[in-house]
Amino acid sequence: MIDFYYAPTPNGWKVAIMLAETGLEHRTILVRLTEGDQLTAEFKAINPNAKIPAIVDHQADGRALSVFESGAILLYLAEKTGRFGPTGPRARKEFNEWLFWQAANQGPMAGQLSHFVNYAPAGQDYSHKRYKGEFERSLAVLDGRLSERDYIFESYSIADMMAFPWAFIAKPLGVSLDAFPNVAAWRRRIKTRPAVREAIDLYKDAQFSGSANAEQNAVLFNQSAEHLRG
Ligand SMILES: N[C@@H](CCC(=O)N[C@@H](CS)C(=O)NCC(=O)O)C(=O)O
Repeated sequence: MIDFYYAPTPNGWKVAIMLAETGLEHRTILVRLTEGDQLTAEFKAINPNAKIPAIVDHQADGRALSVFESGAILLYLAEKTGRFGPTGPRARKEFNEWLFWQAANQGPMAGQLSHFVNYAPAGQDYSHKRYKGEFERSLAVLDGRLSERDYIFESYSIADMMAFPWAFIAKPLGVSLDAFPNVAAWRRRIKTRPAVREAIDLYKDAQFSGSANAEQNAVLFNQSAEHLRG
C-alpha cells in the first residue's frame, strides 16, 4: 500500500497520473495547502520541503519508505513497476535530462507565471512578462523535442507525465499553444488517456478558489524560513 499525499495541482497530477496508469494500490491523502497541512511536523518528516506531492511506500523493503519531489517519485514508481521508465544506462541518462529539465525549468517558470496570473496583487507587469516569456521558452524547447516523435521518448513515459500538467493548463495561464503545434498535438494525445482524465479529476472540487490569493492567504503565500520552521 502506498500513501499518496496529494492536492489537485499540476505537481500533484504528475503522480496521480502514474498511479492511475500503473494501477498500484494506494490511498490518496488530500493535503489542504491553503490550511497549512503541508507545514505539520508529521508531513515535514515525509517531505522536508513541505510541498506536495509525496508518497510513503509501505511495501518497499520491509520498512516504510518515503519519497518527495515529483521527478524522484515518478522514477521510484517506474523502477518499482518496471513501467514507463528508462531501460539501460543510456536511456537513464536521457530520462534524467528531461526529468531534471522539467523540474528545474518548465515547472518553476510555469509555477511563477501561475502565481502572477492567479494570486499576486495586480500591477506587476515586469514579473508577469518575465515568467510568461520563460514558460513560452520552455514550450519552445518541448515543441522542438516533439517535432520528430509523438512523445518525449519513443513511447509514452514518466517524462510525458512530468511535462504534461503545465502544458495542460497553458490556456488559463494566458498562453496559447497555437505557436507550439507539436506540444498541442502531444497534449491532445495524452489528455485522452483514461488514467490521465481520472488523475485530473481527482479531488477536483478541492482546487483553490478565488479566496486563495496572496493578500488573503498567509499560509500559502509570503513564505519564509520562519514559515517553514513554524
Ligand atoms: N519541485 C516540487 C514542487 C512541488 C510544489 O511546488 N508543490 C506545490 C503545489 S503544486 C505545493 O505543495 N505548495 C504548497 C506550499 O508552497 O506551501 C515537485 O516537483 O514535487
